[in-house]
Amino acid sequence: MLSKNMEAALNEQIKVEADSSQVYLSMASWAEIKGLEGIAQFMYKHSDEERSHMLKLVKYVNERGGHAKISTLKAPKTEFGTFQKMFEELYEHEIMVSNSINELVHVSLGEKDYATHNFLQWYVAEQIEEEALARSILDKIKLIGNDKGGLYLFDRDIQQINVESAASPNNGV
Ligand code: OFO
Repeated sequence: MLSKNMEAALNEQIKVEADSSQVYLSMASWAEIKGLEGIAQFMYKHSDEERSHMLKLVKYVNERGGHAKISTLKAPKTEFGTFQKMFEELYEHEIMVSNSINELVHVSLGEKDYATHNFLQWYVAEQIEEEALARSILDKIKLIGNDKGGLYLFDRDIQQINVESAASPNNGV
């Protein structure tokens, strides 16, 4: 059975994951109207993954005798300026999510809730991958700068990242 404190903290994370899904959906839509299909598909997929992170938490909270509460969502921004700025935001967003997962791990230890501590290890590992992927994408974008040809090739390459991550469950975004 979850303590009230643990349940409240997990419910906060449900909101963080749902908001993340919205942020990436908005990035997908923006990339799509700018004609960058590869980046758009990458962001749509990322948005779906955040929703699955949210659902995993909902099921866990309910399974452990708590009540997963579904709340309102923040409206994400709809304009991102440049692709570099958009990927910088993605990277910073993932760092914020990692901090929030770390905080949850901290609460689970304080509550001596080792089942939740164990459950959260999946998120800890996922955040390492997500931060690393976001950083490597950002490094590539910085190299490309304002070069249109480079961006075209990058848009094609990022589709490859989608294909590879779809093929390997441990390589997800
Ligand atoms: Fe990208 O973060 Fe979920 O956990």
